[in-house]
Amino acid sequence: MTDLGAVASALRQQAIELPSWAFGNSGTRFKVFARAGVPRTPQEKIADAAQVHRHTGIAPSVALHIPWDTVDDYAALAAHARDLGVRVGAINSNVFQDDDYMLGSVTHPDAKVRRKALDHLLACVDIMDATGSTDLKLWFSDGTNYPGQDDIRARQDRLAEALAAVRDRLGEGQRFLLEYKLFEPAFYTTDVPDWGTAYAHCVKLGDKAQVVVDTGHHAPGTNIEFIVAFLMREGKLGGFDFNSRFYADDDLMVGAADPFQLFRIMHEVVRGGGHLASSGIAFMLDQCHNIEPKIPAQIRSVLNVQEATAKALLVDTAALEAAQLTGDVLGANGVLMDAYNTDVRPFLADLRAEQGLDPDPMAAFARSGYQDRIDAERVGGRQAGWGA
Ligand code: PSV
Ligand code: MN
Ligand code: MN
Repeated sequence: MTDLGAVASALRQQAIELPSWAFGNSGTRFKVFARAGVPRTPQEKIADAAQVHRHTGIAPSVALHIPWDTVDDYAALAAHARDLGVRVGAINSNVFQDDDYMLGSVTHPDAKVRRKALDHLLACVDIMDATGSTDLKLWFSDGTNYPGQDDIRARQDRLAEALAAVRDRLGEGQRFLLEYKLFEPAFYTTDVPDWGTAYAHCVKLGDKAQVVVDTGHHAPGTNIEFIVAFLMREGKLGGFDFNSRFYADDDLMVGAADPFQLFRIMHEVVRGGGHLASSGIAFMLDQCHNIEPKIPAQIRSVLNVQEATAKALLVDTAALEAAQLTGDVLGANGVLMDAYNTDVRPFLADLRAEQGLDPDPMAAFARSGYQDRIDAERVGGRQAGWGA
């Protein structure tokens, strides 16, 4: 039997980080659809994120993307976040939107370009110092499009050198999260294409280097929960970029395309104790809302993660272990499916009510009038960053 009090207490501690870029206009390479009320400044993005926390109670931090969220005074930005009841989370570096990076950033064949990219990463650590952020998220678009274009091994050497320099710059309590991605924008080789490459670099660099799993960055059919279980067992899972996908890096709302996959991932997280704050695993969203309203989409995404977590916490672990140890294949599978098929929404609604929140965060936001207010007040909202 599962202890529902323990489930509730674990859920009360849950924290999901929102991406600042989810609140801006975004789109595909074909069209960016502009929406009324989108933020014009990083301060307004944080204000929108604070609304998600206000109604869900479990989204207390906002990730920034530099230079999309450039401001003069980062300490003041962090204070602004605190005033709104949230805090600045991971700092996401961006070494993929400058002409100099056409052939790569930290793996570029030209040392001058590599230096420029590294300087940006180090500047992001300065921002962490100013905001109190503990996590630097590194994603490199680096790779090649054609066989022979560059030396695959030399590029790994350059990558290792840059990562070591970043690691050396990090202060006490700071770490970097290295994100891998199968392909895009490079189509032949990608310098950090998979968890194994990210893991190998991070193992060499020690405790300040961890892997981040973006759920949209794998080949179709990849067993992501296996990767999660493996990295957690090795103490190398730093966090998630949650989103869902049907084809490639679709950046759709987490839990929308495959809620069962999200449950399986959260089952491995819970199995390894990753849901406890002490695990240090960062649960971040990395999504773009191209056709849906952004604040409600973030609320929906947070609720999807919460529901999957609740189901994972409901797994009867004693019954599961007993079935596994006696080779009861159908029984073991049945235990997992019972948890997955439980409708946890009434339980979560009660939990919110106990915490003084509206049981229905989507409806509460719709009623709040916030969207009407920002639609009227904000003119000239910015793109999320892509194509900016
Ligand atoms: C790359 O596709 C990525 O997932 C990285 O996390 C970037 O920083 C992010 O997208 C921006 O949306
Ligand atoms: Mn990502
Ligand atoms: Mn991505």
